[in-house]
Amino acid sequence: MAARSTTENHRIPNIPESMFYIPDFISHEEEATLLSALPSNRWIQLQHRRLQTHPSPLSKTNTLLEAPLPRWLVEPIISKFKSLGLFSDSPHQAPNHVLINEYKPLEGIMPHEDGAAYYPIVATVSLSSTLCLDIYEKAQGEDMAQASIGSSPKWRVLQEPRSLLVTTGAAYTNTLHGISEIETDENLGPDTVANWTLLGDSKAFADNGGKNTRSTRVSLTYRNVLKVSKAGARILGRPRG
Ligand SMILES: O=C(O)CCC(=O)C(=O)O
Repeated sequence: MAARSTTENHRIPNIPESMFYIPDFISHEEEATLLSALPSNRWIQLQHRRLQTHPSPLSKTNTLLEAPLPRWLVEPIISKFKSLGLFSDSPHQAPNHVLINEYKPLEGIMPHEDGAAYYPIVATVSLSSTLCLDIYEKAQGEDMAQASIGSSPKWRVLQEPRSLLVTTGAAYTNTLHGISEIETDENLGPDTVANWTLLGDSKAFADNGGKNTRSTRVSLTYRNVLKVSKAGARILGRPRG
């Protein structure tokens, strides 16, 4: 990863390498612009969250039909990634796929891994609300579901609005991540939150008795899909803004 010194200052300690947390990665204005750009007709309602996929969902063989991301997902975020050197060593030197998840309080996502369809780096921008991402250790050869069912997360990463979380290396391949379906994240402090010292405003949570009351959160997860089919360029050639 280029611009190493910038990201090194944001490396999350005491967690498998490598996760980086950057608070205030985007401004309040950029956050508002992104939220207002979300197309209302692209949501797919799942059991415990809503989802949009840009430019399109992957095929059954994990292939992406080549198409540009919409402009509002490129600027300013991908330019900021470039200045940090993020995705520079991925096959397409930039993310080509974005999943947008929306979680209301009491919604979440089961522990899972992102898998081999993607180059092993994911960059998540959080909007609107704070919540904890739970990280589980994946034992060698262990079945994914067994690793997490009934077990407590080994680490918690608190994601504030406008922050960036980057997961790569062993953290990408050897851990699972999930979001519990709760209304309030509790017991937040320096010993229980892996990125406590990197937070933009840890005092706000300390002053609130170690609690975070969730409101609706939107996350943008940028990835690089490895298999890309050129056939898509003819069908989906124009950027959708
Ligand atoms: O919303 C998040 O921060 C996590 C999203 C996620 O795990 C995924 O898209 O696979």
